[in-house]
Amino acid sequence: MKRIVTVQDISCVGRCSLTVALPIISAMGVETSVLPTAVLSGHTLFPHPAFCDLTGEIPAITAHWREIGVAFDGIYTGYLGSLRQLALISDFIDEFRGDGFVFIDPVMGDHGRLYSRFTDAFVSQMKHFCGKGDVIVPNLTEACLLLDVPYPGEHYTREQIRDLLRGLTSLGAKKAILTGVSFAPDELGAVAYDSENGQFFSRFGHRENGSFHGTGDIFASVCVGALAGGHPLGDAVGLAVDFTCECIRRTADSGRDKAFGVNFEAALPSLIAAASAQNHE
Ligand code: PXL
Repeated sequence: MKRIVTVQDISCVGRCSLTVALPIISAMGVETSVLPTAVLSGHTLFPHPAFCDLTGEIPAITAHWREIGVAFDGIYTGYLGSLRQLALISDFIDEFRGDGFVFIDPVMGDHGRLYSRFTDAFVSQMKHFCGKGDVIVPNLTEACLLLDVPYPGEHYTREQIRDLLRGLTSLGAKKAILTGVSFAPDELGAVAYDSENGQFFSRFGHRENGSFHGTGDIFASVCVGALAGGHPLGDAVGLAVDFTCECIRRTADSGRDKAFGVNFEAALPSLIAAASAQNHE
């Protein structure tokens, strides 16, 4: 069984980051270790969450891992809480990447705006950090921040998306996946680019009205589970778009409070079936 480590926060309420990565990647048959970056009472779209920064704990955790000789087949980073944390996790990647893959979700913002707590200095350091990745998975907002180009809103062409993806791989990672892409009002999906062979992949599903929090983390977690399980990039993106859209549809149908994230739990059996139907291991 493959073992990955995911580096992101615990948001105690409001499904996102570790509370979705851990169940999803585990359900896909991949041992999932965690390096928590912070504990928040809830994600930062709730007003005034309590925030406990765990940056100071990271050196002791990694020292212990060094002592016991733990190794990972993949490293998946998500929400990182501070500039110092970016530097520490960058060193962590250098030390622990081995022959494994490095998957970076440069979590910083959405809908054209930075999340609270993030600064321009964090954005510029994240550009360098992305160079450590084999795969990076920004949404459109994060891609524009990383490339210093204006956020295009809802209207853009296929060629603009391809240019963004080429630009993203020029930051250093050979593969990039852009999430939250839509070329028609009733569709939503992702486009991926592999700069090693010049191939693009895209997958779209049905778009529900409104915005659904935590779906970037759901998407990224499925990609990580699929890549660790030996699926090629295009299959990983297909599984991730289909699953994310199913979670969104279930949540929209239920009419429940979207602040608490999407209903991924009920969709897990279909993910397990889809992932094992195409299992490459
Ligand atoms: O879903 C990304 C995310 C992760 N962690 C925290 C967040 C957010 C987005 O707002 O606030 C704490």
